[in-house]
Amino acid sequence: MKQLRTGILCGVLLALCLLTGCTQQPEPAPENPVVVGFSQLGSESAWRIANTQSMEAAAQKFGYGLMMDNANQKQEKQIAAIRSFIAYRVDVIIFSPIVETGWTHVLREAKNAGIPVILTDRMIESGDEDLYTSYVGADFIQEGRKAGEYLVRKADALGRTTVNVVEISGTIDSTPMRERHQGFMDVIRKDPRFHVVDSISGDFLRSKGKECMAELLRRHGAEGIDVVYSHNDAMTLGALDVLDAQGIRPGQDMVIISVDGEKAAVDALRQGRINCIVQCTPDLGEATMSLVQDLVAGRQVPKVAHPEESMFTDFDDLTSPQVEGF
Ligand code: GZL
Repeated sequence: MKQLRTGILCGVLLALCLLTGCTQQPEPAPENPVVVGFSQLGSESAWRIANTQSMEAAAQKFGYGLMMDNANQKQEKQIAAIRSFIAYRVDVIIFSPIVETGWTHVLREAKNAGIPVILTDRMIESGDEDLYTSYVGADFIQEGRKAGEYLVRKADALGRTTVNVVEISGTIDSTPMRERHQGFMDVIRKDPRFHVVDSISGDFLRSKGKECMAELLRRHGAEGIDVVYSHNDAMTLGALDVLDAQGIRPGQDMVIISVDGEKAAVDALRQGRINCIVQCTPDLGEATMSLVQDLVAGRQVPKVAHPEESMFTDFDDLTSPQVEGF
């Protein structure tokens, strides 16, 4: 069965290469190569692009056949991709669920087919724990807490007694959106100085980050906003474009808190236009493929694996080489 699948896979890859004109011819597959199916949710941000590169590089390093599908932000395309991986009988399915709900049926099909599923980057709703083997990705609650703790420190340093916060949140119903909000609120709700006066989803997109910032300024005026808490750098950079256009100095007239740590945002941090970046590493490839290696070898794997992550703020020595973006 595996020889047939390998033959089909090589044929498909060869056909794809001929159709797409790619120059790299598939190497003759070694005996029974491990094949992983990876459903990536899209290419909405620099984080996502770096994450895809990390997964591809790690698959190559581990010598695994990688069938990757980019769902372009559509859950139904992820579900279709997972069904195709089941049909090809890949060894392991890896996917980054764009939202937390709507996966039970297709994951049950994978379970019934005896194919283990690894979640990378984002989680699915609780209650379906038996439908995936392991999760590799950030602790988003902790990321939100770090953002809140920075804001408390910043308000202390500025001697502010009242702080109005607006939030530009990520994709609704996604784990990073839900938990970056929750962690942030867990910290600031204890402190009467802080008021979250508004929150709009920018879907992790730069273009929507611009729209959100413009709408928040329309609703509250610059004088009604002391802090912008944005769930990713792409939306933050969009918001900065709007603030610049309206003569508002980001990082000075308004405190700007962002998440991810892409290079353009770290550059803005060094320029004093962003005050805090909570790091969210896109480099999940090695940890994910190492889990695949353990799985196919029949070894136990942890249910949850979080990467080490840091934070860069305007309290730090920003000339340090430690402060770098991806
Ligand atoms: C976080 C990841 C988020 C990033 C965004 O792990 O899911 O999605 O923070 C990306 O940049 O769009």
